[in-house]
Amino acid sequence: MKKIVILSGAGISAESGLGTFRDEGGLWAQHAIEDVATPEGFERNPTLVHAFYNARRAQAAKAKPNAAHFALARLEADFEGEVLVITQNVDGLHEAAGSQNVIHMHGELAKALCHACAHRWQAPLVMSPDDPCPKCEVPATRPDVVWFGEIPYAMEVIDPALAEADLFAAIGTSGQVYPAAAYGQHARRMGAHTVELNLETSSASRDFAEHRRGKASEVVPVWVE
Ligand code: BJW
Repeated sequence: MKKIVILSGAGISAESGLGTFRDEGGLWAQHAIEDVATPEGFERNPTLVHAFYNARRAQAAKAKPNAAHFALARLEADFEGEVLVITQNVDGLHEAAGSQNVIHMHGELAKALCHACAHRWQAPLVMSPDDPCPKCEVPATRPDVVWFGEIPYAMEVIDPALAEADLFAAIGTSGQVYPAAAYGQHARRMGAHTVELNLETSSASRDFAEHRRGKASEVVPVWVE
């Protein structure tokens, strides 16, 4: 076995105290998706959108990686081939645990993006729509995250990685958001062994050959051993 590709979702960070989106009482039960996670919502009310992400940035800054993040970092350090973590999460908990080969396909809370000139920089803890871009000075600052209707990052790296994977594992993701929701199916068709690690059955469960049910902090370390 040469290449392991992991897809992580909000469930892996749940036990670090960061809320998931679609579980009971999750972020989408408290906020309307079209208001806070679409380019149109940001255009209508950038102050509201910044407030949503400022609160999550503050929470993520305090969060610590859990046993699942650490197990994946250990896997990367010990495995003789390549381990690639594709995360849908905007927190930095994989890197905080020591993972180095990480793709943030839905962006990062720690970064800001200028929607006038596409410059990226380290986000301050609190951002506002009036913040000028450090490069072009236009007040067009947004969180560097991928909203519905936008194209996720690093597609040109992810697609070949799925095709080359010998083992593909999805951890703590509901399989409801595309294109990530189809990665299990893609990887399986291209010959990978596929494993889903989740608290419960997801919308993509049928695409996986093997299932491990339970909390990420418990099932991921056991699976990695
Ligand atoms: C645990 C646990 C524990 C809990 N241990 N497990 C119709 C068909 C197909 C597609 C579309 C369609 N209509 C529209 C689309 C496209 C759309 C889409 O998918 N919509 C669906 C709703 C249908 N997708 C897009 O617009 C994407 N772009 C796109 O498709 O571009 C076109 C294109 C693609 C590729 C090439 C070329 C063109 C963009 C999607 C952007 C998503 N953005 C968000 C916000 C990011 C910023 C932020 O964080 O605020 O990303 S939405 C949100 O959902 C966030 C997440 O990354 C994403 C996925 O959520 P996730 O991680 O799965 O979390 P949950 O809460 O859903 O699930 C948690 C899971 O954990 C559950 O299963 C629990 O059981 C489990 N769990 N505790 C283990 N302790």
